[in-house]
Amino acid sequence: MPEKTKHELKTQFIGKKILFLKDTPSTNDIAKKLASKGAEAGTVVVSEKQSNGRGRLGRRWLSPEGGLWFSIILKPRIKPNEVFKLTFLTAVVVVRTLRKKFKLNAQIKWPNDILINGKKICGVLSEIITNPSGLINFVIVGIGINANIELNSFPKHLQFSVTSIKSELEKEIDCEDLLYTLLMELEHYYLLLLDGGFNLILEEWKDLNCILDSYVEIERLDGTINGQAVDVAKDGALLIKLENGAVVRVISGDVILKRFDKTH
Ligand code: BT5
Repeated sequence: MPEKTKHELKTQFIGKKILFLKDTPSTNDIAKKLASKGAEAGTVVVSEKQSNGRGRLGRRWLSPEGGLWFSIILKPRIKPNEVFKLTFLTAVVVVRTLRKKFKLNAQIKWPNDILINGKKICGVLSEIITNPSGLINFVIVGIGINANIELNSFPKHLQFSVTSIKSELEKEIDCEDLLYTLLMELEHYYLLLLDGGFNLILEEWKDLNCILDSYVEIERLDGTINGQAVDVAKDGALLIKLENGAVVRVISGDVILKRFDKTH
């Protein structure tokens, strides 16, 4: 993506500074370094590809050329246990944008996946930098969208569980235009969050998700849980109703959808 752009970015602070890179290990890592050197909140790092893109729990995020891989430095006054709110609002923004711009049937899968017809098209990785007293200095929100990627460039084991905008639309899209639309929407929702609007964002998140009411299996570090996803609490926990009727709270894990009970 070029330094000078034909698109206009109408934001107050997100994307006022954008660092466009050709190739980097991980935009989240560059953003962290910039933040610790005093970069302003709202600074964005974009790379055409990443050699060491990261997912949660040290997993790899494949980032070949053609994708939209970027990170935003934010400095919200929230507690570390509220960072999920940024992941949720980002997921809402990505889904709304994919629906509105491309008419794609995008949905959110708790906690941080965006899917199209069950296939992952985007992942969000929010990471924090805290100060010595444990308070948040910065949050780095990393967003990876499979934009103009051919599915056969993914390894075989992923080819049936991932998708890209190009493969869904059967044409290439303008990544820069998508980036700018996302930055504008992200700023709008971020300001709403700072203004105490998380409940509204959570309601929208629930409307856009594909988990609630469905039967799921959750893989956690300490074992597997099966049950019906009945709600998401205000602290981001997924509430699972077990067969015996008990409801358990899940705060991290990977969800496998077993049976859809929700028609969208
Ligand atoms: C995520 O992790 O979904 C978060 C991904 C965040 C990536 C962005 S790109 C910009 C910024 N810089 C970074 O280094 N990261 C962020 P998780 O839920 O842990 O999902 C990881 C799993 O998704 C992997 O184990 C694979 O199974 C799968 N996967 C890997 N690459 C993928 C891709 N490009 N598209 C779809 N699925 C992928």
